[in-house]
Amino acid sequence: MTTGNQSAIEDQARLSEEAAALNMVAFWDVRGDIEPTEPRPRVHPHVWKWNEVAPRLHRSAHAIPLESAERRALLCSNPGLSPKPYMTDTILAAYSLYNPGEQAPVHRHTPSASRFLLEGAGGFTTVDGEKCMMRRGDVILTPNGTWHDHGNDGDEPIVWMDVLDLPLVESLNNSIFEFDYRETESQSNTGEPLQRATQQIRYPEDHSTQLYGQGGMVPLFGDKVRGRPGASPMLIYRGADIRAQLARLRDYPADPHDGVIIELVDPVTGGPVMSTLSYRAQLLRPGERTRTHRHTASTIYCVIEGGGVTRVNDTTLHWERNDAFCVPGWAWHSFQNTTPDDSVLYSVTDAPTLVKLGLYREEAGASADAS
Ligand code: 1HN
Repeated sequence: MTTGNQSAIEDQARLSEEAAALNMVAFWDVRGDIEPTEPRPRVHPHVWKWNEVAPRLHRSAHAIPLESAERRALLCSNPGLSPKPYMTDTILAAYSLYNPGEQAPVHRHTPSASRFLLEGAGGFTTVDGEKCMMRRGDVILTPNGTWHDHGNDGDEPIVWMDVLDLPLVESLNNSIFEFDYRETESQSNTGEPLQRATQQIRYPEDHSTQLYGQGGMVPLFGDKVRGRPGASPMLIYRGADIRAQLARLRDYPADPHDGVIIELVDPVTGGPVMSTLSYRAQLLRPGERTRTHRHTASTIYCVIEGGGVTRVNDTTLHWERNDAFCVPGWAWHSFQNTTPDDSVLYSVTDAPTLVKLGLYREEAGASADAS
């Protein structure tokens, strides 16, 4: 004879099976999985070393014809997300190389993209008909929906870091890439738009920095939207201007967790340059050590100058010039410049997305020590 209890236990198992057959799941079977008491990042804190990346990137410059690849990039794949080629759950970061004379054909996409110029002179991205020549430390934006093609007019290879919100857009199943670019050309007999591999230049050089490059002053004419609404109409932030602003602020006590940190903002709204991502630059003064904190946003970093360590929970990431690293969301982290010179980091965080969704939280640590 079965007791009432026994039959209840048997029925539990049967219910789970029957639920599965109905494409359902019993809440009591998965509760632990869907009710975490805090974020459970899959992303590992990790550093990608330039001295390991650079030789492979230069080999790819010979081995990989641009004609077939369209973009010559080595994508950073977080060990916690492998085999996905994503640095964090929301951000893709890659190192790209273009040889002198090469042209990467025009395309556009719903993920927002950007470049940090790391090596070489003469590289450019044409964004929405504006040719943006790049120098080391420059940040070039290709927001959601802007057509962009790349090239190298110089006589040495150029290397940059690409940063895209592609994993975020992909997780929402909203990734759309378009390759069929057409323009009406002056030589056209019919006036029909013709397919082209690169854009014709429609704006004067430095157009968007001419309009918007002077902080605190915004023209009351000109395009305030390039591509889809929600992104900065200033397409290039000059490394020299970023560095000069960091230098101006260097004697302030600054931020206890991040040192002398600035955000690149949309000059029209004062908000982040992309609706999804915030771009930042931070100066860590010689020997500076910051306090630990954590926030639900995840962040990727590119080392522009100097060297140091970032302590992330129990892991210590050692970084130097041109390295890239990431700090997962909700991980305690602090920085230390271990050199006698300035260190400069560029970073990109998904904080604007989390703020818009009402999810962003942060917490300061108790002491100056990270661990
Ligand atoms: C992309 O569109 C570019 O436009 C670079 O240059 C790297 C990596 C993955 C997916 C799209 C570019 C990319 C990318």
